[in-house]
Amino acid sequence: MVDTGLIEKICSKDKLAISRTITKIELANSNSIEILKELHKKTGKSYRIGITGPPGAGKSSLTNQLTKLYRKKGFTVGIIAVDPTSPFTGGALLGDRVRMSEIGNDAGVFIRSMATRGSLGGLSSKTQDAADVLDAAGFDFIIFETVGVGQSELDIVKIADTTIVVLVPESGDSIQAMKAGLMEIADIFVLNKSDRPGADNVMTSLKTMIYLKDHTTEDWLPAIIKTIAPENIGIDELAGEIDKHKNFLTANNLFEKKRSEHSKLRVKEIVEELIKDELWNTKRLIELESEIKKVVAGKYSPYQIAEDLINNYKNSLTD
Ligand SMILES: Nc1nc2c(ncn2[C@@H]2O[C@H](COP(=O)(O)OP(=O)(O)OP(=O)(O)O)[C@@H](O)[C@H]2O)c(=O)[nH]1
Ligand SMILES: [Mg+2]
Repeated sequence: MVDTGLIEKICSKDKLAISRTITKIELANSNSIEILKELHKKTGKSYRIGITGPPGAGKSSLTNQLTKLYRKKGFTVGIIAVDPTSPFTGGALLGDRVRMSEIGNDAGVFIRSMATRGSLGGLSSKTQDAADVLDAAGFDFIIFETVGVGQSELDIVKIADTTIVVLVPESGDSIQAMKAGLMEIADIFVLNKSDRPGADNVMTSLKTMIYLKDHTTEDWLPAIIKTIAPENIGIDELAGEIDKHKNFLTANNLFEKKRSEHSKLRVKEIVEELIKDELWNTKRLIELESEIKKVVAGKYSPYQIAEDLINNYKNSLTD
């Protein structure tokens, strides 16, 4: 049974209730699934923005400024920092390098960090659950901040409606190398720290790359926005571009399509997680333990044992 009082509190943006629910999700508390089912009925209104890029590129600074701008326009904002590299202490805001306290104390802003690194299902599953809580709570925008290292940044596209890739003038040398990864996922590029030398060169290489990429006149071509986050330069343009992308998705029926794709991936992930949990019960783990010696000794192939385990699982379903 789900506590209706809790649902009501979440929907009235009670920060403690939201925070506790996200903790339940992180701990995979059995009750969290029931809460999520209940909350899902109230979701679908938030616009989800992903901000990714190399460590220290200014993602938190941009999130901070963008949030202030949205607040000024009367919108509410939920922020999820996924695997932050900056040090965190309980309740601390997006790293002490950035003064987020102004927005953190605002009733219309909720900030939360989540550690998903190394967890099964990676970034998307639990982050999406947390985003659903914020969506049900009625935040107009949800911003995900993820550090772009390796493959993990690419997962952001599975959860965001608009993906922003933040680069800095020093990224110039690595732009060619990033081609396959970040290039593909960016709806908008932000060239932050454009007060530093080299910004124009990076701008030129990015532009060239965007236009050289196969595209038709109907495709969305990522814009490049120059920003200096601490000075609030370029933030209006960035918000304008996010809006433009949002309108582009809606006008071309891509918004629904994107959300369906995301939901499909999500259901698949959940199914895989649930099956994994059921499959690897204590009994089968013990069986694996006892059979594994035969594999090491060369008597059994790993495939053989895998098949045995799966047959055992299938039989258990019809029991
Ligand atoms: N010169 C200059 N410094 C900036 C700019 N934007 C951010 N910084 C500084 O760069 C540092 C890192 O900024 P953050 O916003 O914490 O960067 P981040 O990408 O969130 O960092 P991680 O979360 O640790 O990956 C801070 O000291 C900022 O003050 C900029 O436009 N110009
Ligand atoms: Mg940060």
